[in-house]
Amino acid sequence: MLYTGICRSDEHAVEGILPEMKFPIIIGHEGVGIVESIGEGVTGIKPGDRVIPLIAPQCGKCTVCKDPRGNRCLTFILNRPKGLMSDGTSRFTCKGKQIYHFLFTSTFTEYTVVEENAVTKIDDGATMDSVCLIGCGFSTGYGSALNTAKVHPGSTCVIFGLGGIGLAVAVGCKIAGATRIIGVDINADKFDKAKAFGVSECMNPKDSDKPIAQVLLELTGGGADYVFECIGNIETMTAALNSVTLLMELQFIVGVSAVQSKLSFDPLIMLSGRTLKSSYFGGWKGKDSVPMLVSDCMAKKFDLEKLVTHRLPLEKINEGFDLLRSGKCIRTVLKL
Ligand code: CND
Ligand code: ZN
Ligand code: ZN
Repeated sequence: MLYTGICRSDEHAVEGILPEMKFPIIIGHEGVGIVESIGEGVTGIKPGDRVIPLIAPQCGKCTVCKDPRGNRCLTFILNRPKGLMSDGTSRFTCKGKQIYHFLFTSTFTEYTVVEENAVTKIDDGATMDSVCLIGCGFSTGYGSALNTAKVHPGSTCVIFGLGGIGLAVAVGCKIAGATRIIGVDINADKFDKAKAFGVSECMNPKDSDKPIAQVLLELTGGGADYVFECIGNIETMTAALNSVTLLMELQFIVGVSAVQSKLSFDPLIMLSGRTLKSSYFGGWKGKDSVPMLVSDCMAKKFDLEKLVTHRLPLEKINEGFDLLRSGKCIRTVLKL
């Protein structure tokens, strides 16, 4: 591994709120590296290739892989022991004790082991210390706007949560031609950065006595066209659902909430024709899309560098987590 970003999902893993996780585990899932060696029968990559491990692996053969709509390859998620390779083994040990894998990737380490279908070769010329963000945060947010929501020109978008994922949503909304992008965050320190990403107005729910959904309905004259929840909080998911226009529109859940939490709402609000959708890795199929996203980055269609606020060596990983918890960073990139 060369570099890895720290994503809020890694913090969720540390908190133990993700489903079916087993410890001890090597977390981290937003990385880039160089192939050191390959196993028997591997033909798609070779030693020396620059690669991004995939949280959305692609077997190419299952019904989801063959359908242009989905990106959660069944081979990797069905009938498979959590945290292990497909043969049921782990490739990590520490002092003789088995260590589990995370999200098919495990990037907080100098060396990882991934399956051929959970890694993809990228252009050698990419800037390694920021392209790692294509492994999760950037692609997740950007794809949520472009693939899942299919934001249309002239629309009004609301983004709850102005972290790495939320700002990548803003990049997607802007490219799709949204004219109004409203950012919502309880940390006002995020607002300047958000404006640099095309967010036109920022709001702090703490600044108003009214519920945020009501504030947004008033501000948008009846609701936004698209609302993205990029926090992982049940309350903001419900608020987001109540902030979309009654016409026909959509709300997207990008944030990861704690296992066993339940989202509840009055089904009557769906009678307006509202749609509730979710997005995993921005809807991108890993092997097909990641090399293309890297090329788009090299062609300066978007700037990953702007999302990186801090850089640290692996030994200072806990400082990176402190920066995330205290809301002081957008993305910290670790050098491995
Ligand atoms: P990050 O912590 O960088 O950003 C979250 C932002 O939300 C911060 O700016 C907070 O200040 C803000 N916030 C927190 N609580 C509230 C609140 N109640 N009201 C308003 N704002 C609030 O996190 P991130 O951008 O790395 O990740 C965001 C979520 O996306 C998180 O749940 C993560 O697990 C999830 C995610 C999803 C996917 C996917 O494929 N769907 C992939 N990776 C991460
Ligand atoms: Zn598949
Ligand atoms: Zn992530």
